[in-house]
Amino acid sequence: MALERTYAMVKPDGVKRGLVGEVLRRLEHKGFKIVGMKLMQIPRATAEEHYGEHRGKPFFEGLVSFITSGPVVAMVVEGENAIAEWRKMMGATNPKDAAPGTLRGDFAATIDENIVHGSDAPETAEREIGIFFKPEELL
Ligand code: YYY
Ligand code: MG
Repeated sequence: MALERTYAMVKPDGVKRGLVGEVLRRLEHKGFKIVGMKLMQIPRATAEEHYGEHRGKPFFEGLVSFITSGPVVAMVVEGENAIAEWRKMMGATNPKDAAPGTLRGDFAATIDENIVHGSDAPETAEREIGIFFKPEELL
């Protein structure tokens, strides 16, 4: 077991649909600690950096437009195996494959609007946390 930090985000569709409380409820009930949190509208350049690994893919433009289309809730979440555990709680990227009981399985219908984001590896978590938070913003 390892105490980890991960970058978690409620995407614009989740905020618009009033699912911020539901996401926070699940994270808190699981025992994770919120060590950073802010409501923000992501600038285009930041979105392109965050999703840099997907640059050039057919869905990249749509993804950047979507993630900058409205406010998101950006969070840093801390806990045992937080990176993999949060990915489990989110469910598969395509909600059609996401199991019931996961956020995407319970609340999302299509891959382009799948409610939440979570880092996929320790290096990714460190990179993404650094994009969205200054060290002094983590409490
Ligand atoms: O990490 P995760 O969000 O589960 O999936 P990624 O493969 O990193 O893709 C990021 C994001 O891009 C995904 O949440 C939805 C969107 N996307 C898409 O719209 N269409 C695809 N075929 C693949 C991904
Ligand atoms: Mg990803």
